[in-house]
Amino acid sequence: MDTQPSIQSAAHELNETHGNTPEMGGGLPVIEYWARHTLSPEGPKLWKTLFHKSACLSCAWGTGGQKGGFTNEDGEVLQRCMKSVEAISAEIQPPVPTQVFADRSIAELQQLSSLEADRLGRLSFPVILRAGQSHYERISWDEIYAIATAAFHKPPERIASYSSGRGSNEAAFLLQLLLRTLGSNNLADCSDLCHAPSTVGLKQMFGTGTSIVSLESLKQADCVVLAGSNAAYNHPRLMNELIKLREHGGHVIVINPVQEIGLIKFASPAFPAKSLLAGSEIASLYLQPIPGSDVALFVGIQKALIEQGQVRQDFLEAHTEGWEAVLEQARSHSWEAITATCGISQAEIETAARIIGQSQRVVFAWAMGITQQANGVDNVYSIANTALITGNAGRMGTGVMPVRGHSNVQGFGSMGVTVRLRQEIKQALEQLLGRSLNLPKGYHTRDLIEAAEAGKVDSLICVGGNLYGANPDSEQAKRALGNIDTIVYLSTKPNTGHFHGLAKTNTIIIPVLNRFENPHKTTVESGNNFVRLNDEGQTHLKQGELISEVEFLTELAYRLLGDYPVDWRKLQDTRYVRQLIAKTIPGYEKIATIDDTQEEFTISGRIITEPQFKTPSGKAMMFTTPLPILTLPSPQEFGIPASATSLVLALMTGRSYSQHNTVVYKIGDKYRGMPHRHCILLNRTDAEKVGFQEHDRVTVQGDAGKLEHVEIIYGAVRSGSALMFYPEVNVIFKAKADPRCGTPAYKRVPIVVYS
Ligand SMILES: Nc1nc2c(c(=O)[nH]1)N[C@H]1C(S)=C(S)[C@@H](COP(=O)(O)OP(=O)(O)OC[C@H]3O[C@@H](n4cnc5c(=O)[nH]c(N)nc54)[C@H](O)[C@@H]3O)O[C@H]1N2
Ligand SMILES: Nc1nc2c(c(=O)[nH]1)N[C@H]1C(S)=C(S)[C@@H](COP(=O)(O)OP(=O)(O)OC[C@H]3O[C@@H](n4cnc5c(=O)[nH]c(N)nc54)[C@H](O)[C@@H]3O)O[C@H]1N2
Ligand code: SF4
Ligand SMILES: [Mo]
Repeated sequence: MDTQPSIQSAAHELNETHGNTPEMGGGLPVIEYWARHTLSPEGPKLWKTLFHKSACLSCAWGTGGQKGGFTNEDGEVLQRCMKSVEAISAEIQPPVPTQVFADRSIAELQQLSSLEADRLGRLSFPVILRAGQSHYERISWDEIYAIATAAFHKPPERIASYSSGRGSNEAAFLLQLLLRTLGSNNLADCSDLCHAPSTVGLKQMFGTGTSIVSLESLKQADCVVLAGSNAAYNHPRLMNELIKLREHGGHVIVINPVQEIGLIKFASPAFPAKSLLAGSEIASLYLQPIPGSDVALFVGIQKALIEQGQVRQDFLEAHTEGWEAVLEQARSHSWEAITATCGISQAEIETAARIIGQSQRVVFAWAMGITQQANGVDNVYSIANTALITGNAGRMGTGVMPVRGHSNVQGFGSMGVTVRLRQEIKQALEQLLGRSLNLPKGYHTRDLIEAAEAGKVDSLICVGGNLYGANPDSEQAKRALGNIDTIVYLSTKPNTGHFHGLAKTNTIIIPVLNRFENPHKTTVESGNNFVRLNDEGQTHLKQGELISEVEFLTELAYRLLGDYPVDWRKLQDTRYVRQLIAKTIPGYEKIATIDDTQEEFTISGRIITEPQFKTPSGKAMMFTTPLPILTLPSPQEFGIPASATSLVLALMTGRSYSQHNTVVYKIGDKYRGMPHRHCILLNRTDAEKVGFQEHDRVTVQGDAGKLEHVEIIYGAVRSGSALMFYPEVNVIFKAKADPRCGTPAYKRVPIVVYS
C-alpha cells in the first residue's frame, strides 16, 4: 500500500523551511527536562510524588495509580511523561506569600499573565474580595460557611456550579448530589467546552457516551486514524502505542490542518534503544484539511470506500440502522463539492480509504480539532459512520476513541456532573431523595455565562478550573461573572480567573488539597474507562489551611440540608461516598469493594467488543452529516478598508507545548518554532501573497476584539488558516457553538490579520 512519499521527508522539510524547529517531537529535550527537574532542589519532593500511588494529574490517558506511579492499566512500566512532571512541579511550589494578597491590589493582580499567576505558588489560606474593596483579605471558615450557606439558599434556578476535571469522582458525586438536592440542574463543566460533542454523538450512535475501546483493544489495531489531536503534546503516552503499531507494520493516518512535528516523528523515552535518538515515524499518511471541514473529508472517505467496493454491507445490515441514508449521502455528494470543502484531493482521500478498507482492525481517535467546531456532533457522527461502514466497531482492535482531556473529566461526567443527566442516575437519585427529580434543563458552561450576563445567577461554586480564562470573549465572561453575587472558587493555585472573574458582592478563594495530598482515598476515571484509586497523602503546606474538596462540599451541604438525604458529615469518609456511587452510577458496581481489594477496574458496559451495542435495539445508529459551508467574512466586514494590507483566515486556537489549559508553564513552543505566546503561526505563501514577512508585527482581530503587535511566525499550517494560543487569544472572538451541546468553535475562528 502506498503512503504519501512526502511524509518520509516531511520532518526534514519542515526543518529546512523553518530552521529553528526540532526534527521530531519528544526526544532528548524531554529527558533533559526530566533530569533538570528531578535533580533540582525540588527533586526529592517530585520523586516522592511520582511514586505516590495516585493517577497522573495531567491528561486522561490515566497513568499511575495503585501499581505505582509509572504504570498504565495494562501494567506496563515507564509510562509517566514529562507533562506529568510539569503538572507535579506546579503543585509542589511553596505557598503564595501572605504579602501577595496584602500588598497587591486587584488592579495589580490583573496585570499578571497566566504564567505569573501560577508562579505565585500554591494557595494555602482562604481569602475574600468584598464589594468595593481593592484587596483580597483573609477570611475565617465561620464566615465562609455563613456567606456560602446564605448564597446557596437562593432559588435553585439562580444557583450554579462549574467544575474542571482534576477533582475526584467522590467530590464530583457530592457536588451534583448537593446541587440536585437543592433543586438545581445548573451543573456546568469544562467538558461542555471540550468533548461534549463526543458524548452527545456517541450516546446516540452506540448508547454509551465514552470511548468503546480499551487500551488492550487499541494495542490490537493495525490502523489508527488520529483526527484533530496533538497527542504528542497533550497525550504523550498515546504516542507509544502509535510507535508500536507502526513497528508492527500498521498504519497511522493523521488528519490535522497543522503538520505537528511530533505526529510526523516522535522520539519516545519509553524506548531508549529504538526510538529516543533516531525517533520513530508516526504518520504513514498526513492529511491537512481546511479547519472545520472534517465532515467533508470523512464523507469523501466514505464515498471512496463505496467506489472501491470496501463497504461491509453484511455488517451494516446486521448491526446498524440508518446506513442507507448515510451511504446515499456519500454517493450523492460530488467529488468537486467534497474536495472543495475540505481542500484534500480525491487521490489523497482515496489513499486514506484504501488504507482503512484494507486494514483488519481500525481505531478512530480524535480530540479538540473535531469537537471544537460549530458542527462538532456531525464531525463525531461522520467519523463513527466511517468506522461502521468498514465494520470497525464491536470487535477487539476496532472502535471509536475520543481522546479525553483533563485527568478526571470523564469521571465528572460519569458521576452526573452534566446538564444531560442519564435516566439511570436520575432514577437512583430519586430513590435516594424519596421524591421525583424533574429539574429544569440546566445551564451548561456557555448557557451559564449567558444567564449570568442576563442577571439570572446569584451564586456560583467553582470546583477547580478557570471559568473566566476558558471561555471565549473574555470581556463577556468578566461581565457575566461580575453580575453574580457570590462566587466561591475551590482551587489549588491562583489563576487569571481569580483576578478577572470577580463577583458583584463576594468572591471567595478556598485553597484545596490536590489528588496526592487528600487525607482520604479518592478515585478517578481515565479516558479508557479505567477507574484508579488514589491513596491518602500529605501536603507540604504544613502551615496552611487547606481543605479537601470532599470536606468542604459535605460541610456546606450539611449546613444547607442537615441530614437530608444522606448523613453528609459521615460522607467525609470517602468510603461511604463510594458506596453511594456503587448504588447510583451505572458500571461502577466494583467501586463498592475497592477499599478492601485495592482493585482498579474497567467500568462495565463501556468497552464494546461484540457487535451488540448499548442502544435499545442493540444496533448502532447512523446519522447523516451535511457538508459544512465554510465561508469567511471579507476584510470590510471586520471594518478594515479594502486598501489595507490584510489577510482573512480561519484561526485555530489551542495549546502550546508547555501549558495545561489556561495555565501556562513556559512561554515558548519550540516544536512549532514559536518563541513566545504573542505569535501567530502563518503559512508562508499566505503571508508573502500580501507582503507580510516573518517576524512582522501585526494586528489580529476577531469579532470581539483585537491583539496588537502579534509576531508572525512561519509554520506548517494549511494555507488559509493560522494558529494561536489560548487563553490569551480568547479576548478577540465570540465563537459560534454547536447548538446540540454548546461547545464553542475554538478551532475555526474567523480573523483578519493586518498591519
Ligand atoms: N500537556 C497538556 N496536556 C493536556 C492539556 C494541556 O493543556 N496540556 N489539556 C487537556 C485537555 S482539557 C484536552 S481537551 C486535551 C486537548 O488535546 P488536543 O485536542 O490534542 O489539543 P489542542 O491543542 O486543543 O488541539 C488539537 C489539534 O487540533 C488540530 N486542529 C485544529 N483545527 C482542526 C480541524 O478543523 N480539524 C482537524 N482534524 N484538526 C484540527 C490542531 O492543529 C491541533 O493539533 O489535552 C489534555 N491534555
Ligand atoms: N480558545 C480556546 N479556549 C479553550 C480551549 C481551546 O482549545 N481554545 N479548550 C477548552 C477546553 S478543552 C477546556 S477543558 C477548558 C479548560 O478549562 P478549565 O478546566 O476551566 O481550566 P484549567 O486551566 O484546566 O483550570 C486550571 C485551574 O484549576 C485549578 N485546579 C487544578 N487542580 C485542581 C484540583 O485538584 N482541585 C481544584 N479544586 N482545583 C484545581 C487550579 O487552580 C488551576 O489554576 O478550556 C477551554 N477553552
Ligand atoms: S500521558 Fe497523560 S496520564 Fe500519562 S503520564 Fe503523560 S500526562 Fe500523565
Ligand atoms: Mo478539555
